[in-house]
Amino acid sequence: MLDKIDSPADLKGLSLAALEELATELRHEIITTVTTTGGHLASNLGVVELTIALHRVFNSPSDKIIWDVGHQSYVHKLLTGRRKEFGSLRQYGGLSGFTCRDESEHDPFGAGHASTSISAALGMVIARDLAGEDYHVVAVIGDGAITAGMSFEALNHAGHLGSRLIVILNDNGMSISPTVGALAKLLGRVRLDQNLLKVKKRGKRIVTALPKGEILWRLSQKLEDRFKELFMPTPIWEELGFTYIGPIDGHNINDMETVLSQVRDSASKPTLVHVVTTKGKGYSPAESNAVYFHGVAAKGGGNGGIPTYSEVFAQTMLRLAREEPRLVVVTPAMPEGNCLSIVEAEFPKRVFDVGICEQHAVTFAAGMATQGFIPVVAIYSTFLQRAFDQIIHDVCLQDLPVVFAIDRGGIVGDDGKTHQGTFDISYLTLIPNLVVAAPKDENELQHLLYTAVKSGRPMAVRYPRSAGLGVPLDAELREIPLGEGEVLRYGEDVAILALGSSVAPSLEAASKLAAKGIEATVVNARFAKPLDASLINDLSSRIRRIVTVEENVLNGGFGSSVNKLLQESGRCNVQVKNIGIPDEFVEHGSQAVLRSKYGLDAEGIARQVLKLFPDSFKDLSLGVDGKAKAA
Ligand SMILES: Cc1ncc(C[n+]2csc(CCOP(=O)(O)OP(=O)(O)O)c2C)c(N)n1
Repeated sequence: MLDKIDSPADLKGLSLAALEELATELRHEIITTVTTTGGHLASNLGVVELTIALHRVFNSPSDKIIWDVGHQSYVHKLLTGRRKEFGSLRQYGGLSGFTCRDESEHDPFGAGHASTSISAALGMVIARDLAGEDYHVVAVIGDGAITAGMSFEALNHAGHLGSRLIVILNDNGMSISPTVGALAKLLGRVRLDQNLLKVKKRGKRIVTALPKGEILWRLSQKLEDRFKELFMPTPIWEELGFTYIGPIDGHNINDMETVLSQVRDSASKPTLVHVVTTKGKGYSPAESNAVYFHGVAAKGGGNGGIPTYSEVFAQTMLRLAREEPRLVVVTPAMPEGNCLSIVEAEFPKRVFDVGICEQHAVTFAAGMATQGFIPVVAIYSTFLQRAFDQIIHDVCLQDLPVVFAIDRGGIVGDDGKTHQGTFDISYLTLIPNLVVAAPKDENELQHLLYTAVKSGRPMAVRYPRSAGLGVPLDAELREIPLGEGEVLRYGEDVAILALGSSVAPSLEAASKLAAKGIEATVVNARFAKPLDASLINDLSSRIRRIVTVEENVLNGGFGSSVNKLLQESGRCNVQVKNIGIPDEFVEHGSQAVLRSKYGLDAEGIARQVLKLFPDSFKDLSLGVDGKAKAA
C-alpha cells in the first residue's frame, strides 16, 4: 500500500480495509526506521489514523495542516511524498525530524518548539480572510502542548476574532511524561468518560427495555445528565468562543472522517475537535512505556557506562537537596530529559513539573526565591529562549538567587535547527547581575552547581548534551570563585581560551600543535561572565596570539566578550581569532559531523590556530585526518 502513496491524493479512493492495511504498514515503516535513526516514536504511532483521516478529508497543500511541535509529523511526511528519503530522517543532509517549510509544500509552518500551532494557524486564517481566499486551516496540537500559555493566548484571540479555524486536540494524556495541570485532569476525566460511556451504552440497552416510569429508567436519565456535567469539558472551550466536538476515538478512521467532514463543510467559527489517541499505539513496548519511547536514540549510541552531564546534574541535585532544605527544582515538562526521577523519588514535594511553560517556570522560580528558597530551573538551552524576558525582568533585575541548570548547551545534533543550544551564552551574558558558567567536564559541573546554589545570586550553569569525559567525580563539593578561570597547559606561542565543552578538544588541539612545534597555553575559562580579566590581561601581555573557542554563535558570545576586554585593556597588538558558530542556524546531523563542519573539534581548532602563524608555519597545515601535510 505505502509504495503506491506519493501524495495525499492517492489516499482518496481507498476503501476502509485498504486504509487499515496502510495504517499497519505506516507503523511498520516508522518502527523500523526510527529504531535505527532515532527520533520520536510513540507520538507518531499514536497519530497514524488521525493523519490518514486528515489527509483524506482536507486537501493539503491548499488546505493547511499545522502540526504542533512537529515531532509527530512522520506519518504526514510519509503520506506527502517523502517516503524515499524517510531513512535519512535526522541525518546530516536528510529529512528533518520536525516540520520544515524548506522541506515540503505540505509543511506550511515549521516547528520544533511546542505550542506555536494555534497562533500560526490563526495568522493564516486571518491572512486567508483578508485575501478573500477559501482554504481550511487545521492546527493539530497535543494535550501537553496545549497547556502552554502561548496556546491559551492564541485560543483567547481566536475566540475573540471568531473566524473559521479548526483545532484538533490530540489527547493521549501524555506530554513526554504524563501531562500535568488542571486542564490535564479535566481531559483525563473525559477519557475516563469514554470508558464510562461504553459501560453506559451497554446499561442503556437493558434500561431502555424497561417501561419509562420505572425507577431504574429515571435513575439512568439522571445519571446521564450528571455524567455530562461532571465529565464533558465543553464549557471551557465554548466559553473561549469555540465549538467543541468530541471526544472521538482517534484510531477509528471512519468516525474521524465523518466528524472532520462535517466540520470542514459546516463550521463557520473556531472549532475544537477533541480526538483521543493512545501514545505508542500498535507497538506494545511503546504503548506500555510511552515515556521511554517518546524519543528513542539512534542505533549504535551508548555512553560506555560514563554518566551523562544530565545524570551528573541530577545526582548533584539529590546531594544538594539532602543538605539544603531550601533547594527546589523546577522543570518545564522535561523531568525525563533532565534525569530528575531520582530527585523526585526522594523529594516529591521539592520537584515541580510545571508543564511546557518555560516563562512560567522562570517567574515561578523567581517568586519562590523572594521567599528564601533556592530554585534551580532545569531547562534545555533552546527552550530557555522562551523565557528571555522572565530571566531579565523577574530574576536578574531583582537580583534573585535563581539557578539556571542549562542542559543541551551548544551543538545538540540530530534534532537540528530548532533545538541547537547555540545562543545561550549571547543572550545570557548581556544581562546584568547574571553569572554565566560552563564546566569543562562532569566533575566541574557538580562544583559549579554547588557554587551556584551557594552563591546567593542569579547564576546559569550551561552544559552539553552528551556523556561526560569519564573523569572521576570528587566526593567533596567545593565552591569555585566566581569568574576564576584555570590554566590547564602552558605555552608561549598562542593562548587558547576555551569555554565548557570546547575545553577538551582545545587541549587535544594543543597536543596536535605541539607535535608541529607550536606551544599553546590552554585556559579553561569556566565563566563567560564575569570573565577572568586578570588572567586574560596577564596572558595577553605575554602572548601575541589569543584564540577563543566556544559552542555558541560568535555574535555576542564568549569570544566577543574577550575581544571587548582586550580592547578595553588596550591590547591592540594582540592577534585574536574567535572560533564558534557563524551567523547561521545549525542544521541536523550528528554532533561529531557538525563539530567537524564548524571547526569545533580538535582537528578544526588546530587548523584554525595554524592560520595565525606566519609563513614559516604554513607547511605545517594539518590534513583532515589530523596528520601533517607538506605544503
Ligand atoms: C517549548 C518547548 N518545550 C519543551 C519541548 C520538548 N517537548 C517535545 S514534545 C513534548 C511533549 C508534547 O506533548 P504533546 O503535545 O501532548 O504531544 P505528544 O508527544 O503526547 O503527542 C515536549 C515537552 C518542546 N519541543 N518545546
